[in-house]
Amino acid sequence: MKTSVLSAIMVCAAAVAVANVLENSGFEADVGEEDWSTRWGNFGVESWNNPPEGHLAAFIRGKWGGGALNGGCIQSVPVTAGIEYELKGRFYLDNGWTAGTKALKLEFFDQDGVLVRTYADDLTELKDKQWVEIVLRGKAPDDAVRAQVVLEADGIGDDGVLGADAIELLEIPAKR
Ligand SMILES: [Ca+2]
Repeated sequence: MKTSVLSAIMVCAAAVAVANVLENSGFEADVGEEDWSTRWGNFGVESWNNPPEGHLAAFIRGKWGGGALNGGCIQSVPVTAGIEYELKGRFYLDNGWTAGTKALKLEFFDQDGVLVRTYADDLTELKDKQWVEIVLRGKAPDDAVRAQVVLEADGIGDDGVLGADAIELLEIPAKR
Protein backbone atom coordinates (compact mmCIF):
# COMPACT_ATOMS: atom_id res chain seq x y z
CA MET A 1 0.00 0.00 0.00
CA LYS A 2 2.73 2.39 0.95
CA THR A 3 4.56 1.66 -2.28
CA SER A 4 1.51 2.28 -4.44
CA VAL A 5 0.81 5.62 -2.76
CA LEU A 6 4.40 6.68 -3.30
CA SER A 7 4.23 5.58 -6.94
CA ALA A 8 1.07 7.60 -7.45
CA ILE A 9 2.73 10.69 -5.97
CA MET A 10 5.75 10.25 -8.20
CA VAL A 11 3.55 9.89 -11.29
CA CYS A 12 1.69 13.09 -10.37
CA ALA A 13 4.95 14.94 -9.80
CA ALA A 14 6.27 13.80 -13.18
CA ALA A 15 3.06 14.86 -14.89
CA VAL A 16 3.28 18.46 -13.66
CA ALA A 17 7.06 18.90 -13.76
CA VAL A 18 7.84 21.31 -16.57
CA ALA A 19 11.49 22.23 -16.64
CA ASN A 20 12.92 25.26 -18.41
CA VAL A 21 16.12 24.09 -20.09
CA LEU A 22 17.47 27.55 -21.05
CA GLU A 23 20.09 29.42 -19.04
CA ASN A 24 19.74 33.13 -18.30
CA SER A 25 16.19 33.13 -19.65
CA GLY A 26 15.52 36.67 -18.47
CA PHE A 27 18.90 38.22 -19.41
CA GLU A 28 19.52 39.17 -15.77
CA ALA A 29 23.11 37.80 -15.84
CA ASP A 30 25.82 38.92 -18.25
CA VAL A 31 25.24 37.10 -21.53
CA GLY A 32 28.11 34.82 -22.55
CA GLU A 33 29.25 31.45 -23.85
CA GLU A 34 27.20 29.52 -21.28
CA ASP A 35 23.87 30.93 -22.38
CA TRP A 36 23.20 33.27 -25.32
CA SER A 37 26.47 32.27 -26.94
CA THR A 38 25.82 33.84 -30.32
CA ARG A 39 24.81 37.51 -30.59
CA TRP A 40 25.01 39.85 -33.52
CA GLY A 41 24.00 43.19 -34.99
CA ASN A 42 22.10 45.68 -32.89
CA PHE A 43 21.57 43.26 -29.99
CA GLY A 44 22.01 44.47 -26.43
CA VAL A 45 20.75 43.99 -22.89
CA GLU A 46 19.12 47.02 -21.29
CA SER A 47 16.75 48.02 -18.49
CA TRP A 48 14.41 49.83 -20.87
CA ASN A 49 10.62 49.66 -21.05
CA ASN A 50 9.86 47.97 -17.74
CA PRO A 51 10.97 44.40 -18.50
CA PRO A 52 8.33 41.86 -17.43
CA GLU A 53 10.92 39.64 -15.65
CA GLY A 54 13.57 41.13 -13.38
CA HIS A 55 15.25 44.39 -14.34
CA LEU A 56 16.79 43.64 -17.74
CA ALA A 57 15.69 42.45 -21.15
CA ALA A 58 17.27 41.84 -24.54
CA PHE A 59 16.74 44.43 -27.25
CA ILE A 60 17.33 44.57 -30.96
CA ARG A 61 17.64 48.27 -31.66
CA GLY A 62 16.82 50.05 -34.86
CA LYS A 63 19.71 51.25 -37.02
CA TRP A 64 20.13 54.19 -34.64
CA GLY A 65 21.61 51.79 -32.08
CA GLY A 66 24.54 50.04 -33.73
CA GLY A 67 24.16 50.82 -37.40
CA ALA A 68 23.51 47.22 -38.46
CA LEU A 69 20.59 46.03 -40.56
CA ASN A 70 20.18 42.94 -38.40
CA GLY A 71 20.35 41.63 -34.87
CA GLY A 72 19.70 38.55 -32.82
CA CYS A 73 20.81 35.95 -30.32
CA ILE A 74 21.02 32.15 -30.13
CA GLN A 75 21.17 29.67 -27.28
CA SER A 76 21.97 26.01 -27.97
CA VAL A 77 20.85 23.25 -25.58
CA PRO A 78 20.74 19.44 -25.52
CA VAL A 79 17.27 17.98 -26.08
CA THR A 80 15.54 14.63 -25.74
CA ALA A 81 14.33 13.06 -28.98
CA GLY A 82 10.60 12.47 -29.26
CA ILE A 83 9.63 14.95 -26.54
CA GLU A 84 7.33 17.91 -27.05
CA TYR A 85 8.88 21.31 -26.32
CA GLU A 86 7.24 24.65 -25.70
CA LEU A 87 9.18 27.83 -26.46
CA LYS A 88 7.74 30.99 -25.01
CA GLY A 89 8.78 34.51 -24.21
CA ARG A 90 7.61 38.09 -23.79
CA PHE A 91 8.20 40.52 -26.65
CA TYR A 92 7.83 44.26 -27.13
CA LEU A 93 8.29 46.91 -29.76
CA ASP A 94 8.09 50.69 -29.85
CA ASN A 95 8.79 53.90 -31.77
CA GLY A 96 8.11 52.41 -35.16
CA TRP A 97 10.63 49.54 -34.99
CA THR A 98 10.40 47.59 -38.23
CA ALA A 99 12.22 44.71 -39.88
CA GLY A 100 11.94 42.96 -43.23
CA THR A 101 11.90 39.63 -41.42
CA LYS A 102 11.77 38.80 -37.73
CA ALA A 103 11.31 35.48 -35.98
CA LEU A 104 11.48 33.39 -32.86
CA LYS A 105 12.66 29.92 -33.88
CA LEU A 106 13.14 26.51 -32.37
CA GLU A 107 15.58 24.55 -34.51
CA PHE A 108 16.40 20.86 -33.92
CA PHE A 109 19.72 19.33 -35.01
CA ASP A 110 20.88 15.71 -35.27
CA GLN A 111 24.21 14.36 -33.97
CA ASP A 112 25.97 15.43 -37.18
CA GLY A 113 24.81 19.01 -36.67
CA VAL A 114 22.31 18.83 -39.50
CA LEU A 115 19.16 20.90 -39.08
CA VAL A 116 16.30 18.38 -39.08
CA ARG A 117 13.26 20.47 -38.08
CA THR A 118 12.39 24.14 -37.57
CA TYR A 119 9.42 25.62 -35.74
CA ALA A 120 9.02 29.38 -36.03
CA ASP A 121 6.80 32.30 -35.12
CA ASP A 122 7.17 35.43 -37.23
CA LEU A 123 6.18 37.73 -34.35
CA THR A 124 3.29 39.36 -36.20
CA GLU A 125 1.25 39.57 -32.98
CA LEU A 126 3.50 42.15 -31.34
CA LYS A 127 1.89 45.37 -30.15
CA ASP A 128 3.29 48.86 -29.79
CA LYS A 129 4.62 49.58 -26.27
CA GLN A 130 3.24 46.35 -24.80
CA TRP A 131 4.91 43.15 -23.66
CA VAL A 132 3.13 40.29 -25.44
CA GLU A 133 3.62 36.58 -24.78
CA ILE A 134 4.47 34.44 -27.79
CA VAL A 135 4.29 30.64 -27.48
CA LEU A 136 5.24 27.99 -29.98
CA ARG A 137 5.33 24.24 -29.60
CA GLY A 138 7.28 21.57 -31.43
CA LYS A 139 8.21 17.95 -31.01
CA ALA A 140 11.88 17.01 -31.08
CA PRO A 141 12.34 14.62 -34.03
CA ASP A 142 13.53 11.08 -33.31
CA ASP A 143 17.09 11.94 -34.40
CA ALA A 144 17.35 15.29 -32.56
CA VAL A 145 20.13 15.75 -30.00
CA ARG A 146 20.33 19.55 -29.73
CA ALA A 147 18.13 22.56 -30.27
CA GLN A 148 18.80 26.19 -30.95
CA VAL A 149 16.52 28.92 -29.69
CA VAL A 150 16.88 31.81 -32.13
CA LEU A 151 15.64 35.39 -31.97
CA GLU A 152 16.50 37.20 -35.18
CA ALA A 153 15.65 40.22 -37.28
CA ASP A 154 16.84 41.33 -40.69
CA GLY A 155 16.24 44.41 -42.78
CA ILE A 156 15.86 46.57 -39.68
CA GLY A 157 14.53 50.11 -39.98
CA ASP A 158 15.96 53.26 -38.45
CA ASP A 159 13.95 53.62 -35.24
CA GLY A 160 12.69 51.96 -32.09
CA VAL A 161 13.49 48.67 -30.39
CA LEU A 162 12.30 45.08 -30.32
CA GLY A 163 12.43 43.76 -26.76
CA ALA A 164 12.57 40.17 -25.51
CA ASP A 165 12.45 38.76 -21.98
CA ALA A 166 11.63 35.57 -20.07
CA ILE A 167 12.45 33.28 -22.98
CA GLU A 168 11.90 29.73 -21.76
CA LEU A 169 12.16 26.35 -23.44
CA LEU A 170 10.00 23.87 -21.56
CA GLU A 171 9.99 20.10 -21.82
CA ILE A 172 6.36 19.06 -21.91
CA PRO A 173 5.95 15.71 -20.14
CA ALA A 174 4.31 12.97 -22.18
CA LYS A 175 0.65 12.37 -21.35
CA ARG A 176 0.06 9.25 -19.28
CA1 LIG B 1 14.59 40.01 -17.46
